[in-house]
Amino acid sequence: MEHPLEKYIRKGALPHTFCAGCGDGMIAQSFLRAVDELGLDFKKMVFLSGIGCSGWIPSPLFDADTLHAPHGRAIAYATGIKLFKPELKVAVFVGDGDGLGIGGNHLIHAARRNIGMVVVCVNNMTYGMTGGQAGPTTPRGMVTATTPYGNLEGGFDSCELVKAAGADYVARWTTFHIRQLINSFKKALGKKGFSFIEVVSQCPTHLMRPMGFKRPSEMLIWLRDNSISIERASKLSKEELRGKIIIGEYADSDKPELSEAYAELSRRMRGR
Ligand SMILES: Cc1ncc(C[n+]2csc(CCOP(=O)(O)OP(=O)(O)O)c2C)c(N)n1
Ligand code: SF4
Repeated sequence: MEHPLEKYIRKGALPHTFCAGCGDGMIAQSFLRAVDELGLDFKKMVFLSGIGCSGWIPSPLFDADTLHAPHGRAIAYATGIKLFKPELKVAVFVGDGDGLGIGGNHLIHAARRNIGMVVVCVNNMTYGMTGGQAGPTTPRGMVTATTPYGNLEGGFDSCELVKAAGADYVARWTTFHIRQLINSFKKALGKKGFSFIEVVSQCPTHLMRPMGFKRPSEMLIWLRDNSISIERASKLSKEELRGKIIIGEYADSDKPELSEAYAELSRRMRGR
């Protein structure tokens, strides 16, 4: 019997390329479940991704229009698509390196413009595809391929960053919080403006041993035990929150959306 989400998977795209225990498959499945529960027309959606393991989530996996953009540039391509065809639902999958490192400027300006797209940032705390180097979200002290004595830098709080830049909807979950993640995807897909969902995820291939774990499931338990809701976090001090992953909704508003305003202006100018 066909799996209920199989209709969204491109023929020949399986088996997928993710390592055993990787969070990318869980995120792909959660996103498709959200699409399915909303009853969205997959053929009226466009998916973009940059270069990185997380880039393989929509492309080649999703049986819809997909574009695999150069590393860091997926949001720039998505902006062009949304301005040209505002009726399409646009979703972008980026890694933390892709979305916050090389592509960080595209992210903050897309949020500032409040252009209608959903950006899913897979934060596995490392550059997975290239061998597990430290990146913009690697926590202070974490051992990676490029920080063998522990990361000396602090990581971005991407949700605070994107919220401050002006996005309509911002949330953070982990691969342990699957139901909350699906609901958040559903909410983001229903928004007109810019939505950003960070998913803190596991990269067993590069971080399981440095983190002192033997199985990917132990990384999920670590995500569970280190997460704290944004409501509880608001009552704790900075010291109590050190090393915690603060999960929940950071922003939820309905500001003017760029592609709609652009289309309206274009209609007015043509009518002259
Ligand atoms: C312009 C450019 N610079 C560097 C690279 C090499 N590169 C490919 S993937 C990647 C990092 C991927 O890390 P991330 O975006 O966090 O995604 P992940 O693989 O962890 O999902 C890098 C640096 C590239 N492909 N293009
Ligand atoms: S290297 Fe890490 S992020 Fe990439 S597929 Fe393997 S487990 Fe996933």
